Amino acid sequence: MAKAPAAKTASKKIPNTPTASKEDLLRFYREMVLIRRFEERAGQLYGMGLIGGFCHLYIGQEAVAVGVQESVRQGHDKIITGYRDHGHMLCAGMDPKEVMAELTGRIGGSSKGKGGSMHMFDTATGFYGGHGIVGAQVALGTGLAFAGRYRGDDSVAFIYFGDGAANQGQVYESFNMAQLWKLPAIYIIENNQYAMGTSIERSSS
Ligand SMILES: Cc1ncc(C[n+]2csc(CCOP(=O)(O)OP(=O)(O)O)c2C)c(N)n1
Ligand SMILES: [Mg+2]
Repeated sequence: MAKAPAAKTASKKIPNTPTASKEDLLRFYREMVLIRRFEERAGQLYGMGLIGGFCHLYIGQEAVAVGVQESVRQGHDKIITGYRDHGHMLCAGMDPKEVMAELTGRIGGSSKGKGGSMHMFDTATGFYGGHGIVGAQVALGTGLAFAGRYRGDDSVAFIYFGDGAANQGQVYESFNMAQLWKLPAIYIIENNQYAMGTSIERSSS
C-alpha cells in the first residue's frame, strides 16, 4: 500500500483552532455515549417491531453532531438534517424520553407520535427536522438561513446532509443562493462513504 504523503500543514499554525478543557472533553464524551446508548436501544426496539416505519441509526457519527453543537446557540440558531437524525435531536437539547416516545409512536413524542424516526420536529430547541427526501433539507435549511437574514434576528442555520445527498441538484442551487445573498448558513456534509448501498467511489467524482 502506498504511504500517505506527510501533511504539509502540520508545522503551520491553523487559525481559529478551537481549544477544549478537560471538562469540555468529558462533556463531549458523555454526549457521544448518550447518543451511542440511545441508538443501541433504538436498534433493539426496531428489531422487536416497536418502532414503525424506518429507523436510521447515528452510530459512528456521534462526534460530528456533538462537535458542531458547540457552535450552536441553543434555541436561537436552527438545525436541520436528513432522516439519520436522532443524534442531532439529542444534541439540540431535546429530552431523550421525548425522542424515544416519538420513535415508538406515542402521544408524548415531540411530534405527538406522528413524525416517527425520520420526521421529528421541535422548534423550541431550533430543530427543524428530520427529512426523508434526500437533499431536501439543504434547500429547506437555506430557506431557514434566508428567514434569519430577512427577519434580522442574527440566527444561523446549521444544515447537515450526507455524501449521497451531496449529488443532488438542489444542493448546488442552494449553495449558489446562499453565497449570492450571503446567507447565514453553515453546511455540514456527513461523509460516511455510502449512500445506502452505493459507495462514494462508484457515485461521486
Ligand atoms: C430524493 C430521494 N431520492 C432517493 C431516496 C432514497 N434514499 C434513501 S436514503 C438514500 C441514501 C442517502 O445517502 P446519504 O445522503 O449519504 O445519507 P446517509 O444514509 O449515509 O446518512 C437514498 C438514495 C430518497 N429518500 N430521496
Ligand atoms: Mg452517506
